[in-house]
Amino acid sequence: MTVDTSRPQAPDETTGAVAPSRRRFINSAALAGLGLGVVACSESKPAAPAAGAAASTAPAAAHGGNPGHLKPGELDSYYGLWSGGHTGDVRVLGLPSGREILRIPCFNPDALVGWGHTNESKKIMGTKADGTLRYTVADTHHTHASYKDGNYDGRYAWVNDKINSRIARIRLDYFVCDKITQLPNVQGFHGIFPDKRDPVDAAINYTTRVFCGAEFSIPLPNTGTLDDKKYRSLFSCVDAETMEVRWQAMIDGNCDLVATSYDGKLAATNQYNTEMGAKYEDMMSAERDACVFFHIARIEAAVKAGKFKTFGSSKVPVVDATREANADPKTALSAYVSVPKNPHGVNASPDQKYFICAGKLSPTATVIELAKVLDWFEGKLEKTDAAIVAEVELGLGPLHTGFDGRGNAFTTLFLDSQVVKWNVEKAIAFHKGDKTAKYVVDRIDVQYQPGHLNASQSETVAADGKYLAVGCKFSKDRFLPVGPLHPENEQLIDISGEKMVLMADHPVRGEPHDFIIFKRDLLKPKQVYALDDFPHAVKDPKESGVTRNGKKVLVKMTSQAPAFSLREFTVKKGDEVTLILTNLDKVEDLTHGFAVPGHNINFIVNPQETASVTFTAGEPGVYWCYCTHFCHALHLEMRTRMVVEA
Ligand code: K7E
Ligand code: CUA
Ligand code: CA
Repeated sequence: MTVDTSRPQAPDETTGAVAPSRRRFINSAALAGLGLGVVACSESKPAAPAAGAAASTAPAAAHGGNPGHLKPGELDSYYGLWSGGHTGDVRVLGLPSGREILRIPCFNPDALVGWGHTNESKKIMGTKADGTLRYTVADTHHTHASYKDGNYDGRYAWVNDKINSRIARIRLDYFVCDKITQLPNVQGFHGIFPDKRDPVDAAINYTTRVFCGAEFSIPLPNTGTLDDKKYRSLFSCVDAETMEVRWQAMIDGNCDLVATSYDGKLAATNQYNTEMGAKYEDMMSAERDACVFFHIARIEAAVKAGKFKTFGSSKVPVVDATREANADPKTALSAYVSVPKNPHGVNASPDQKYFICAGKLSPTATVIELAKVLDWFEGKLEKTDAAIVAEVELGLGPLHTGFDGRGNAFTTLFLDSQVVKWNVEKAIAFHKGDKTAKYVVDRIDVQYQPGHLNASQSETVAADGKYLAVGCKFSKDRFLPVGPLHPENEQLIDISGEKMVLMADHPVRGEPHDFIIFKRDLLKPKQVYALDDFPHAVKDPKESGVTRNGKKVLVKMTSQAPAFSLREFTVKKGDEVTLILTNLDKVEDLTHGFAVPGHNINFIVNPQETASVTFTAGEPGVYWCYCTHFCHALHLEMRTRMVVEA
């Protein structure tokens, strides 16, 4: 039940000593469950440590040189894409300032832009037969962007909804969600990662697939009985362009986080429930779980050859990637590499060589060499576990790993409330037997209980080792008290030097989980739409007007500050009104809104954008529809009257 305490403890370069005794205490006592670990950890902390950088001495934040503090008018040098958690959106932060610049609604309605209210957004989100939204809750965890030649190419980002097993795509030219796909036969869709190039066609040096892990196993088919049927997880491949599910792979155990190799050949997911237990005690009964690797080219060849089945009403081909069916390396679709008890994150190092699995219930990181995994698939390596080139102790509760591009990895220690900086090649040397190899470079306290972290450009070939953001799950005393619900604390750390330096705290609404940070010049967002992007655009104010077809009424209108093209329009009580509004203003930043009192309507149209809403005209009367987005000195005067006749 406990972590492997027999493992030799590495001398810690920061203290020169073997890890302190508190670690041993938590080691033996707390790991019956992570929850207990949190309690033990928080109780052992003093209430208000002022500066977190216990292990770091250079107080960059104390003098004027804090690069996180931008002058007014200064732009950030990095974009951060943050998953929004329960709000079902993606948040765009500027870094190093930590300023939130935009929220991109995906899975949940959003009152600012009218997401979930306009017909266009409802179509993307999905509706029931009566036209209402299928879902209005979500739980986003992971956001990742498309690649070209190993770096972000600025086309797309993706985010998952764990509750309803949906994946949303964001166009990074307009920063809007344009497609959502629900994965069939999947519950607890958790990890996602785009591929980085094609496994077969060398000309395709960019993302064409997104891999999705199902954390919860379910009976397949899921018939609604608690019989002794084995629960199963599916690893899904979604087409990056069409957003259709290309195939799924049925595995032993479950999926958690996902990583992909730079050559496109391998994708992998960590598994904490190789036991296939239904209760947490069962899920932590084995000493080792696994990281399962998928041979993408072989899986797609199997699908082409018709070697698949389907489940329920889904037509998506499902290949058999279970252990038993894949014992022969030469034909195997999957390879199971063992990893200590209940691992969590798996991250690809920017040197393209390794996947690093964070131990969670084990105080270790496991380094798996990808070339060796490929060797196993070629029959050149006897055991999958021979691909493990290091398994070293880092501290308590390792969850996720980032990189600086200079050979160092940074891993969050949830229970220790620390980030540990460690050198991957030295860890490999230590594992090989060189006990003088000091792989731990630095440790820094964070506030508190960190989950994800990510460094600038971390999981790309262009990892630049400047900033590290750490998503702390508990903020406790770091912000003004606001009642029982605390914000999360996203901390920014300067990792440009040998020692990590804490730069800033940023409160964020719960609960972001994961994020990526990339150089701002990788994106060239457009700030004005093209009229032709919208098939229903009202291109000329002269096209404005009301047309009736029985009880269905179409209202076409344009906006040009400070007026709507119709000063009034008339409908009848009970009409099904569809209102199309095109913003003909071309000026950057000139957005208009449109609200209809008493009818639950409010949405915006950005420059040259068209949006439409459909609603039922209510009680007879005059309704002042007005512009909700400040656009002009006469913004308050920008109105139109809807007259509802009896
Ligand atoms: Cu570690 Cu959902 Cu990525 Cu949260 S998961 S932390
Ligand atoms: Cu248009 Cu305010
Ligand atoms: Ca387990």
